[in-house]
Amino acid sequence: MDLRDIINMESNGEPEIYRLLKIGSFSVVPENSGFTIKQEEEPQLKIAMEKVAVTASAVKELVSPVWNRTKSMRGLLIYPVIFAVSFLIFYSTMNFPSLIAQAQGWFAPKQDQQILGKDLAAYNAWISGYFYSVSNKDLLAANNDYDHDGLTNYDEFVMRTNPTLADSDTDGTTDGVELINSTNPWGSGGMTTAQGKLRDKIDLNMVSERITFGVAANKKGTVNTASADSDNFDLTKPGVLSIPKLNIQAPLVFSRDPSEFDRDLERGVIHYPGTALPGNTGTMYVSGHSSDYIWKHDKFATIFTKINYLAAGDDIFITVYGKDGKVYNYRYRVTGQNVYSADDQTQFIDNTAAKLNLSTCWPIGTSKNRMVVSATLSPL
Ligand SMILES: [Ca+2]
Ligand SMILES: [Ca+2]
Repeated sequence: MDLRDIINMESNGEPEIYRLLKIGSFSVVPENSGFTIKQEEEPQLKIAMEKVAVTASAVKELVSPVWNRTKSMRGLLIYPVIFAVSFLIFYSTMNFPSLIAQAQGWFAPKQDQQILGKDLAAYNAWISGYFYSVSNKDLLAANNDYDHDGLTNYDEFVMRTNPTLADSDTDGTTDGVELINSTNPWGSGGMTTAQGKLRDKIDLNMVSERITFGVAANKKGTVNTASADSDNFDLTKPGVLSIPKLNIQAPLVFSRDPSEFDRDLERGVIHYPGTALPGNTGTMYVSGHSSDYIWKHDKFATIFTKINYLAAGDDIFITVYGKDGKVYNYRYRVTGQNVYSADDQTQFIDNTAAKLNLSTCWPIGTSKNRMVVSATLSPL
């Protein structure tokens, strides 16, 4: 076998010489040998390498935006976090009173819970809208009449009137008087049907009491020339009011605040805080129920129903217990009677003498006006 035979031999369809002369990519055949060596594996590898390169770059192209996006997403994530934290800080600082009101709702006094019941949360949210930053929670109490219009904060909540403004619609008539007179507290004219239904939930007798108290309170400083005796009165103990002609004998409770009127009126008749004390110069103002809600069953719900039967010359006796252990007795004689509206100041105006005005809502079963029986101090 000579070289020519070897060259012409075929292996797998290829000349054998190709196989013999190839070791990897290295060729032993001199470039000028005249043999043409078929290059096979190198191009394949090159192609394969190119493919890998292409694939890698494709993968890189494919992956890198996702990766970059992930990186930038992580960067973006900080903004909602910053927002949430800022919002919390803002909410807790700027809306602090509301938070306090809500918290107070959880620890609300029993009285508020009793008054408000299921309205507690709604009431706290509502009142905190008016009292933006108040540290004295008594102002927010359901039975407080902050603006002295005769309506408690809760009454105002029911009617949605302004608890910080006595006259919500600034028409010259206070909210309490508007309710008693059935006029619209939020505008002109009469009360709407819806307002009327809301008003039915409110104790108008008490509204009337508080209005009268507000008027009495305006007279403060012009009444009360204190006697030596009245310094010894123990006003924490109820005294006694007796009207022999009407067969009335009732505890005389020295009310300390309009918010306590309701409770005090269940115990007897009430002396208005700030008005003259028994025996003193000025007008002493004593109020009792002429009627009350039928479900209340107060012992004293109708105590003053018949005071209009008193006539000039009839006796009224007052007993007060002293801190010094003494009992102080006073006698007043009826001079006459008159009907006033709850906010009429003239029922308190006489400070020239030691006077007693007995008052009750009038006509019976309404709170529109006051029947006032006047008496003056007389020797025993
Ligand atoms: Ca009020
Ligand atoms: Ca008004």
